[in-house]
Amino acid sequence: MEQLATLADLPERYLEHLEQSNLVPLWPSLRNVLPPIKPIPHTQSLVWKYSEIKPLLLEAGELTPIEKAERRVLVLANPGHGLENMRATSVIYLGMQLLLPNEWAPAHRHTPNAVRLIVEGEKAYTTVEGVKCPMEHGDLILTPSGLWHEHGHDGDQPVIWLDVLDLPLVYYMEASFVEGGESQPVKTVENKMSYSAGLVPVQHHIRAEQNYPMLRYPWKDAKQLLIDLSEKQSEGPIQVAYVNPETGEDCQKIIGYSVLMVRSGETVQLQPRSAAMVFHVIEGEAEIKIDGKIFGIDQADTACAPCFSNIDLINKSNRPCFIFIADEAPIQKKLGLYSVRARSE
Ligand code: GTQ
Repeated sequence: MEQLATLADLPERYLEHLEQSNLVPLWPSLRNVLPPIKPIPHTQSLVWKYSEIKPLLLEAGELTPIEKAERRVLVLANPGHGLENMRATSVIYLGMQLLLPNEWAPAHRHTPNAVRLIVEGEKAYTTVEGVKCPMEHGDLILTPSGLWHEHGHDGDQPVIWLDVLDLPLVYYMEASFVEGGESQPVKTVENKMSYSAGLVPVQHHIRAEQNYPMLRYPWKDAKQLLIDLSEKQSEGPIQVAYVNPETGEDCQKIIGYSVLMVRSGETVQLQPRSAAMVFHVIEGEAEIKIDGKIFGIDQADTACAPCFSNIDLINKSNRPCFIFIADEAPIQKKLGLYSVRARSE
């Protein structure tokens, strides 16, 4: 491709006139906004070690009372986007949230979608539109756009979870805002619907849009399914997606969620794809190799990888490793931007 002229090739006087008229020449920036062959991501590959996060989060628990924080969260920020912008990728926000015994994070609702993946601790709960969802290690709890949610804690040890939100995208779209409120009355109906019979209510199935029939995905069920699949399927990656059981579609509209099981001794190679990805270890340990860079990931560690990277997940340990994955595929598919390529090594 032709090397294009730069700003330095234009006279000062001309550039000043452009600026006064709120005009910008395209050609000095054309190759930045339309780079050849593939995007130039701001997202850097990196790992956040839980062993570094946890003591700092517990210290936040001493430094800042919950009433002064509303949500006591340390954000996992990617330096490639500027730490102050609080992004893991251009679409994905990650935060580690701490709730101490008897604390309460009051009800609010906002336009970004959120999920919680429980990292440690017992007897906390998130109430979503009145439905009380217990938080146990590895559970996924949805708080979709516009639904009231609050967090409470009846246990006697700290509870920590990973928040995943589509905040960077929604904020960029100037669509991000919150409403606060009182505590929600808890509905007597708990989120107990099983769906394991393979049956869904017909009415919901027909007009399912906007409906979030399942708010809590218990880890014990997901893990059992992965183990059952791994016994049936001797080769190839074992991965399950969190879906809306009434439609079979992704459980949220912007970010996709799944869990990958990497067997003892196994290496899973992922195809480069247009969507950036986040990895969080629910159980076990592994290595993640992103475009040749190797990081060790232990339980509760979190990694992120930019678009179109070559990713290997390598389990050298003697037990399976279960890795929670968040990716940008649902929004990219809706916009017609999603693609998968052959490995480039
Ligand atoms: O728990 O509702 O990490 O509103 C960021 C924004 C958590 C929450 C975050 C939020 C929440």
